[in-house]
Amino acid sequence: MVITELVDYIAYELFQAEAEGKEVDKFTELYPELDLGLAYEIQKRLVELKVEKHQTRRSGYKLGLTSKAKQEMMGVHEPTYGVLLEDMQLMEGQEVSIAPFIHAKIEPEIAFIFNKEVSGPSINTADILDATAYIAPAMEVIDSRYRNFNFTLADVVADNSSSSRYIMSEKLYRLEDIDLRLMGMVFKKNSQIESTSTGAAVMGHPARAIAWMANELSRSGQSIKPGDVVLSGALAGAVEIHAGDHFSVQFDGIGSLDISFKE
Ligand code: 0L1
Ligand code: MG
Repeated sequence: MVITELVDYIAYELFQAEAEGKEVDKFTELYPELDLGLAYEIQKRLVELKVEKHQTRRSGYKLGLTSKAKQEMMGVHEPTYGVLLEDMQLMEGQEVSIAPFIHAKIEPEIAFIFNKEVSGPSINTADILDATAYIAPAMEVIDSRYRNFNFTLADVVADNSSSSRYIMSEKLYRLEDIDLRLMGMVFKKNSQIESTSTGAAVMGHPARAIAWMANELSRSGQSIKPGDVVLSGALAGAVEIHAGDHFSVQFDGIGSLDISFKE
């Protein structure tokens, strides 16, 4: 198969897997030529398909695999990014049906909302903080289209870094005087503590993870735009979602956020 056909084929298979709620096997076994460069091309094609078929548009980006624990688990040394779309956003107070998901999990995150363009390739943590209008407590629902969440780095990048849905607090907070590295977090499932962490779990500083992404985006002529939401990466491990579950995340200084799931 020529490369452009392979990009279109894998993007379409991943689009259909999500639309039909069915798992697929990872593609790197059948197509060893699927490297990281090609994977981001497939991700771009997949996002184009979603924009066209769902009549939606880009709302921002997400970082994936930002914690050392997850990177070690996969034997990789770098994070990934994916694209957020408007129809992925869940609203506070909404009870969310798990019916469309394959085997979804949820993880606590910090959302950044930008009011300036951020264009690599030499962006650092300070540039990200300078361009950030607000931060907010957030949670990401991830849902791999691969059987048993079994994939390589290239597979997961092609699958838009397992993105599915996201929710962020409607109350937004200014960054002034908040040290994100030391900001404490408590993540609960059904009122029981599931994990605790601080912002430093995300590559030392969540804004450092976003700086990495801004520099990577510039390789394909992309940038963070004013108004974009960026999920900076999970502060703790993802937890399986079942009907009837309630999750909450509480942060020191920026409040909390809740979400419930039903059949
Ligand atoms: O947002 C994330 O960290 C998920 C990235 C992909 C890895 C996974 O699906 O666990
Ligand atoms: Mg995430």
